[in-house]
Amino acid sequence: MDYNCHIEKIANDFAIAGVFIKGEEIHSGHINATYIATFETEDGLKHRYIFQRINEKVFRDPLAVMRNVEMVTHHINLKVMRVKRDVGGQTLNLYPARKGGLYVSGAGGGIWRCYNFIEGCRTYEIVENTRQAYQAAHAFGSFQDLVSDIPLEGVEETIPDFHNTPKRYERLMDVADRDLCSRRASVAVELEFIQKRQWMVSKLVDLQRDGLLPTRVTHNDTKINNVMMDVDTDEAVCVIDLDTVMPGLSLYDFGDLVRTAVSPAAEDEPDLSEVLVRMPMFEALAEGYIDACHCLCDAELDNLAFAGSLISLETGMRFLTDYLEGDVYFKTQRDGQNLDRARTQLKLVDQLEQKQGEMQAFVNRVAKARR
Ligand code: ADP
Ligand code: GN1
Ligand code: MG
Repeated sequence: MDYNCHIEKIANDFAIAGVFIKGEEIHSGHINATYIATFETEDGLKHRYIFQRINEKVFRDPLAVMRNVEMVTHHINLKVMRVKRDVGGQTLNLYPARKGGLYVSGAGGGIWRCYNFIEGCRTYEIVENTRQAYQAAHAFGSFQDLVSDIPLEGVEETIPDFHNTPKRYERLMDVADRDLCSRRASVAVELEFIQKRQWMVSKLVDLQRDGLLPTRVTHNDTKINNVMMDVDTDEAVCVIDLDTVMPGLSLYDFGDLVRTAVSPAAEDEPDLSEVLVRMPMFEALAEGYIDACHCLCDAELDNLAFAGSLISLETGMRFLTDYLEGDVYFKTQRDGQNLDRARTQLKLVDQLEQKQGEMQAFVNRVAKARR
């Protein structure tokens, strides 16, 4: 949905100094409607802000999302400034609404919020060098460390069973059986590839159920474009997209970094020969995450390489489910995009499987050296 005509009105409902100059949409995320708005203050200076409408089809309880985001941003700000005494970096902050509270209800319904714009930074869809990979993983590892003392009961489950891979599998098979959009015949190869890997889907949740993997407060959406990097130095400055922060497994967070950083191909690349695993990128991710996240236990370290394959499989299943359902969850810009996305993910699973031994051997060496 295009909210361009509403953005001035929404922006003016927040307690922001100055006069609204312009608003423009950002297209990089798959879920929310995100806009940059520029305001000019009396001294002639221009200031930018992010306005976001929470996608309530995805987040059935947008106010629970706001409570989580408010709590997590508050926690991080307090720790970054008072505990780490680091005032150099930037953190995400919510701006208050003029009527009070930290959100505004839009004219056509919908919950809007306003964040500070992280200036001097950009996000990447594809990682260009190992410094970016190391920095991104370090930022998410550091995030994990920063939120590690939030009690699990302190965050709400904003999407139930978000990384419950067995449930994602069951749902895909169910949607394929019902085949409401008559698309199943075109994805027989993909379904067979997934069915052959059914053994993988419950591996981590079983370890979690048996108490061998700790449930932590995790980010749950650590794709590479959810961290802002300094445009000049490629330093990771701020982790964003906190809507899915909830109890989870750190392995899914590390895995999603692998999924989105090791390949030089776009997530929706139609030419599957472009989907590859760049080992130096994996190595930089493992070093960055282990260097920053000090709470990882042995069972977590032992599964870091597997986690990349698992979440690529899970994400492939999710894109395929959405394709079979008629593209109702992820934003798309063209026909067949979710199918292309699903195919890149499954190709990545295949590529990661071939390198898993090498990847885990590297993790083991790094973990041993850091002990
Ligand atoms: P989605 O849930 O749709 O992925 P995100 O919160 O990730 O939404 O935001 C989408 C994009 O908007 C990000 O990839 C980033 O480029 C940009 N963005 C989001 N928040 C900020 C911010 N505070 N400062 C600058 N850019 C931002
Ligand atoms: C979505 O919101 P965004 O674009 O950062 C999705 C992730 C998927 C990702 C695939 C809430 O992330 O779970 O891994 O797309 N977010 C949600 O690119 O479903
Ligand atoms: Mg995002």
